[in-house]
Amino acid sequence: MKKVLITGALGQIGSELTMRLRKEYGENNVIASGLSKDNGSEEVLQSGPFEIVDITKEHQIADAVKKHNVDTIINLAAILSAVGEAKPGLAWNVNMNGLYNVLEVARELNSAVFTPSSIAAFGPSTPAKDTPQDTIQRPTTMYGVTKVAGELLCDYYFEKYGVDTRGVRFPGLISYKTLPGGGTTDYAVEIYYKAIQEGKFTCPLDKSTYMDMMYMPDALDAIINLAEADPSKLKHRNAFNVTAMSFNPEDIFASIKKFMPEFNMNYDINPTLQKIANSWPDSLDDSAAREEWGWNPKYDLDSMSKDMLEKLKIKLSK
Ligand code: NAD
Ligand code: AKB
Repeated sequence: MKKVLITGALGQIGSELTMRLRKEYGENNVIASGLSKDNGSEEVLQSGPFEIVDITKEHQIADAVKKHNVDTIINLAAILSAVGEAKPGLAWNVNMNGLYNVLEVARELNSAVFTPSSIAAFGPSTPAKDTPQDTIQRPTTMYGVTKVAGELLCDYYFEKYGVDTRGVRFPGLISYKTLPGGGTTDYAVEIYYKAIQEGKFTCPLDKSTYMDMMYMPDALDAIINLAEADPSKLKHRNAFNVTAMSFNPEDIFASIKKFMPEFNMNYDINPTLQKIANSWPDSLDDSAAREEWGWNPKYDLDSMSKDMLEKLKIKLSK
């Protein structure tokens, strides 16, 4: 990666990945892009180039790639699971037609493409525990349908056209800089905000709901390490299971309580979110990522809670 275009760069991952890549690769070598600048992170908008790119408009992607001599597109523009269930047509258009446009531009202009998939690419018939790298994928959400189809489309562009496509199946990501964009795992971010702001949290998922999760610094490492990995060692390319921890609401509540003993939690189950969460794995087997490109996350639940609470307290006191 020498010149990178990030689509959806003002979202939860993009706002942090842009700053991390600008630090490592140079400010002008990382072009952030999004639908508009509105409500975007000031540090992203001020620290380097920004272009308006709607990925459903192929010419906007191509113009940005040509203008900046981009060699790698990191495609983070997407509609996530909860919003995708409310607006399935939008999720299809952005996640499928948008990805197709990104891949076409990459094919025509010789760039590499990194696109995250998700634990949502699995479904109720997938083995829920130690979910294997290669297994049944019959998701029951529009988001999941677009994610599994996106994995296949990226494989297709590698096999047929030689486009250097790569990606991971991210679990729920937890971070303090930018709020998540409307997913099922968002509760595991909101709980930290509520712990600090109100001392109590109403959890929308049942206490027995296990899902894989990861702290943002590990997610950024995953993107960079796979994007820079020796291609001759990669057998899977576009859909590596990666995880750092698996917990349920009671586990994250107990972890926060270690640092904030007065914290309280009750439950008010959201049936739509619960149905989505029930269809996803409890815990992933990420041994392929460990073997093929050295995946090795640093944060567990308690070290993440400690850092989240410290950083979020500073942010919310400003
Ligand atoms: P996000 O919702 O925070 O950000 C997505 C960004 O895409 C937003 O800024 C949105 O405005 C933008 N966008 C929407 N439509 C667009 C379009 N047509 N053109 C350009 N931009 C558009 O999402 P995120 O959490 O940063 O996720 C990035 C990627 O990682 C997605 O592919 C997502 O599926 C995947 N992922 C995220 C998580 C997570 O927990 N955050 C977990 C698994 C996978
Ligand atoms: C969501 O909940 O939709 C995302 C994801 C796991 O893909 N956080």
